[in-house]
Amino acid sequence: MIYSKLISSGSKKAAFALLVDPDKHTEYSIKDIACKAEKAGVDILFFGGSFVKSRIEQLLLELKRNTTIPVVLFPGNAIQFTGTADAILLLSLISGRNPEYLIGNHVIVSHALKESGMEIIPTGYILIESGITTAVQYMSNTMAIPSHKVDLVVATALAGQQLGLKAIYLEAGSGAANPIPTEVIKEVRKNIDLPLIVGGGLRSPEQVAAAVEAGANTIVVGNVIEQSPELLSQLVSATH
Ligand code: 1GP
Repeated sequence: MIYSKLISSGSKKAAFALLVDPDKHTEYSIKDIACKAEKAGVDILFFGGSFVKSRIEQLLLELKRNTTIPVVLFPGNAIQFTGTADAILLLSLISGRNPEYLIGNHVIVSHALKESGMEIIPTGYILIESGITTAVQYMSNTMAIPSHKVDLVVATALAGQQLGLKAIYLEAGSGAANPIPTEVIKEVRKNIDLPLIVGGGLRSPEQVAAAVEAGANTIVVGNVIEQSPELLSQLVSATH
């Protein structure tokens, strides 16, 4: 089960997920990133984004052909669904109050998802304000929770657990100016038992190590690797 990979085992402190944004890749470059991810010891590949214009199917097949790392769909909406990934983060945007991202897209995709037989990881997706308006805020038409309102973040995560969701994702948004504050991660960790995924705006081994120390089980990094692929091994090591 890929779900179990969200909580790292053995000597690894946390799992490292590399976010692969299909719009940033060609069929050639996606092979290269697969190879780099293998070499660096990446645990999981997240595939998707809040806005994607590429032909996902072809790129996903190419990615899977070139790696044994599990590929998990991280879809911004129902249009991005494809049955060929290993699992899906079935995101419920519980920080927002837009029904399309709480249940609407899920209804649209439900039969295709069932037929695919893919592993489903129901995930409470919590957007936290991070210094700039991110694509996910704009596309989902929801407000992020202010980062200093720690009690609201904790209550939202707790409600997600009580609703039966299986993981919580604290998201600052891709390319966020500031990552999730460590105090927020610590407080959520204290209050929930679910795997805690943390991402958005993480750029340095120090930031990654601090998020792990605060209680993140899975670290997600995307943007900085597109700009500086040589950082990948250091970020993976800081996570592990
Ligand atoms: C975005 O959390 C991920 O959904 C990763 O964010 O691209 O800023 O690393 P970055």
